[in-house]
Amino acid sequence: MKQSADADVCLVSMPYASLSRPSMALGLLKAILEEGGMRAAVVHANLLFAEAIGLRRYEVITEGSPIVFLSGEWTFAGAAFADDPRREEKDAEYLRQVHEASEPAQSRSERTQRARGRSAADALISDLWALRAAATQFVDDVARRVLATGARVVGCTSTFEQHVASLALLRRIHELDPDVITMLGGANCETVMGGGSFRVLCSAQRTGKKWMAAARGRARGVFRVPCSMIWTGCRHRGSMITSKR
Ligand code: B12
Repeated sequence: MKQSADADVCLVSMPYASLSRPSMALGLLKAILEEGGMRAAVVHANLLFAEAIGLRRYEVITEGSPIVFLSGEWTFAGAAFADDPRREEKDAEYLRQVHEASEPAQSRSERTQRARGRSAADALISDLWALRAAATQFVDDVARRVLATGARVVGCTSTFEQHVASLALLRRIHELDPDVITMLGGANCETVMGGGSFRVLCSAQRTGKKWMAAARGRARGVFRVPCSMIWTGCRHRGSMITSKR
């Protein structure tokens, strides 16, 4: 699908958002922007990723692996934190733990049961690697697609396992066009996670002179205020925006 280059703001829902529940947040934010006279594009990148890697693999994350594994976050960690010198070591440890936790705790009877358990754990690891391999190229593709909308402000919504994919996208957008203002909002920006995400994004944006926000709270407060400040020419080096619920 071709994007027309006439948006002021582009809003993105990254993997692994539910494929069957469109983002309420982005629908609301788009309407609020349009009410304020700004043009907004929405990119449902979760659907694009499912299309690229296949429904089965997408559902390995959203349905097939225990939420405590946070496997979806791991699959985008290479794209988001490629510069981590301990990446390999951390990956090996993470996969060791996932493998161990995916094997049946006690094979009840025979070897066949155990062999089946092992192959399920192996299959999960192999799917995780395939998703990890697809993630970096995908982030680059989405970043270019988002920039093709012409938007000067890009905001990701992040709830559940959308966080690392969103950080990866915002970092890539910043690398491709440092003048674009990046924002991150949603339930994952509540309390300490908001502060942590803000610091991660700030450390990735070294050139200054742009707005970058981890936003939480009521939509009008968290979104209209920064957008209208941007529109009136006010630039900041980085701000964490909050508004009372
Ligand atoms: C409805 C709901 C569900 C539904 C539907 C979920 C779905 N996939 O859509 C059901 C019942 C299925 C569900 C299940 C679960 N849920 Co639930 N759920 C909610 C609930 C009550 C409302 C979510 C919602 O749609 N809100 C409305 C939208 C508009 O709000 P919003 O996304 O926060 O966006 C606003 C702001 O954050 C901001 N914003 C958002 N994005 C952006 C982006 C930018 C750039 C900016 C500037 C601002 C901004 O503006 C928006 C408008 O104010 C919240 C609690 C809550 N009150 O928020 C929990 C909540 C989202 N759920 C939660 C959890 C933990 C779960 C489960 C994991 C529970 C479980 N153990 O099974 C499952 C996971 C299901 C899944 N993987 O999809 C947590 C998520 C924590 C997190 N950090 O992600 C929440 C926050 C509850 C909590 N406080 O613990 N849930």
